[in-house]
Amino acid sequence: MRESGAGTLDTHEHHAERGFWRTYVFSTDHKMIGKQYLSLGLFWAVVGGLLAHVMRWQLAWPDTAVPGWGEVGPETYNVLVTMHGTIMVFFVAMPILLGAFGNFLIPLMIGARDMAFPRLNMLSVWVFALASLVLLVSFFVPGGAASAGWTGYPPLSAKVEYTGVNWGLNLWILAHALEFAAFLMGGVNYLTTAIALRVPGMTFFRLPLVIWQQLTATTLFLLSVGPLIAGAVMLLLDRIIGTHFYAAEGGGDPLLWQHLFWFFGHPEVYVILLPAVGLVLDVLPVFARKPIFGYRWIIYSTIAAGGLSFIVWAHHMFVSGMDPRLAMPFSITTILISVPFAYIMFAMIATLYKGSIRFDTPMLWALGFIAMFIVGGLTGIFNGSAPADIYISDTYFVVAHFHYTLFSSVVFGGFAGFYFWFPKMFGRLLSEPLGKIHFWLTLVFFNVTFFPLHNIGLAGMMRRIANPLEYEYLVPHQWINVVATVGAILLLASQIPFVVNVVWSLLAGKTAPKNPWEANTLEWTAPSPPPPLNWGATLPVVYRGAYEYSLPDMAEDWLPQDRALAARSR
Ligand SMILES: [Cu+2]
Repeated sequence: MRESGAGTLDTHEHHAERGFWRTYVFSTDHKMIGKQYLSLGLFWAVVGGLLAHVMRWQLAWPDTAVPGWGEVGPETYNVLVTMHGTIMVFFVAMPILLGAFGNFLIPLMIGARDMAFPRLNMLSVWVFALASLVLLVSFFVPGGAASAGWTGYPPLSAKVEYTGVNWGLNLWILAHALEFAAFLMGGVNYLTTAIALRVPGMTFFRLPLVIWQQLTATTLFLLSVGPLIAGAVMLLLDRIIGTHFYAAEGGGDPLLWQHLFWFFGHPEVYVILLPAVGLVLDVLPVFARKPIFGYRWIIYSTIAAGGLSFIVWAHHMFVSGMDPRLAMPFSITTILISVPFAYIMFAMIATLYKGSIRFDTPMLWALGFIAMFIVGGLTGIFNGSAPADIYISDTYFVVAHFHYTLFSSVVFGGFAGFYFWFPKMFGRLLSEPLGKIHFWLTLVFFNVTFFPLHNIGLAGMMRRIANPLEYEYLVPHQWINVVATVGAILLLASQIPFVVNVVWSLLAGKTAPKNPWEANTLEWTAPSPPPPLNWGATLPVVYRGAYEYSLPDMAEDWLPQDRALAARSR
């Protein structure tokens, strides 16, 4: 006999007696924990986004004070770069794509009543909240927030003489340690739940692809974060008790940090990217009205990309002064890793081929992801090949590449998932016209903001400079900075329809039916929103995979699982 996640089945007594605190704050329900991760992630998205806008204003009009902020000197600019990068990767992308979608979807899509370890799950989100608090406090300590770059390279990050006794930097390291602990707890839960709590009939090769992507991402995180934690402890020791792990004058090696950071850093990119790819992979077949193309090979490609991600890290270090003979093998593995991703992109496009496509809002975001991610993927090939990278390294070309991959994942992939699963999460429908306006404005102004950064990068603008006008050769290109900044301001304004849509829907939106999109995966057999323990005493039975259906089936018989929602009371 298998034990369900939450163990007990007296579901009715359970939620009737839960008060405010047990329901919204100290909840062990995976759906509420997902929503808590979502709320914290959205809070940080606002903070990280505003920091980016201060930077962009400074870059476009360096001689005027930034409205609402004031003068930005080089020191402040370094704080902005560091905190924007850190916040967006670790406090926005991870909590939303892994924390929110992973928690909400894994039990519902595999037919479990909750996570395997619900209390550990609650601890995970609370440790993340503590990490958030530490990071927030770090803005207000003497010396200000961390300013050593989001990659925290020594010697700048290691030497107290350069930064003063910078408590902001110490707290920055502490906040990350806590954030890693939170996601380690979450990761153990995700893997255990998916291995042990799948409902009868839900074999591994029947799992929806978003689950495969979540599990691969989690595995990458679990395997790569250890060396970084060790590296961060050594960094703290250098800062606090004066060891010399990284300081060259004491016999240390500043490059050691770069190796440890990027051994984690490249898999970390996939920790963000893969869940987004998963969201898109599950949205596409529903709105193309046909099964996903090449299901198993998508899984094999994902695992291959995950494995390769551990042997590409030094492509971030071609100009670092490492042994130049290392450049060739790392160029080769980097170009190689584009093969599995190219397969996944082709499978996405092949899924659309001859489909009866419905252009609902989630589908628009999914298509937007494909188009924008391909731009980021292609520029990645330039960066990954050493001869080209030596020319463009540390320029805005890299910044443009990075934002085409990660902005497309977090924003386009994230919104595809958000608009798709919102009715299941909150039991309300969103407005389609507002969703479409939100998509088109975001698509246009995303490109106005980030595409020109390729050009100014090729013109020689390096990242982390606070005032481009101090460089004579950049003055004729300054108009590009102005275009990008105007784009960024309009990109921010483009999010207004989204806020209006969510608030309007939560207050007065139409009640969502069980399966508003006529989708075929298990979560759509549960009520919208699902009650605690999801299906209660009866669990659905699965007799075929999420994508094993043919077109006529889809017209008449949307939810084969529904019929088989037999009384399998346990
Ligand atoms: Cu990389």
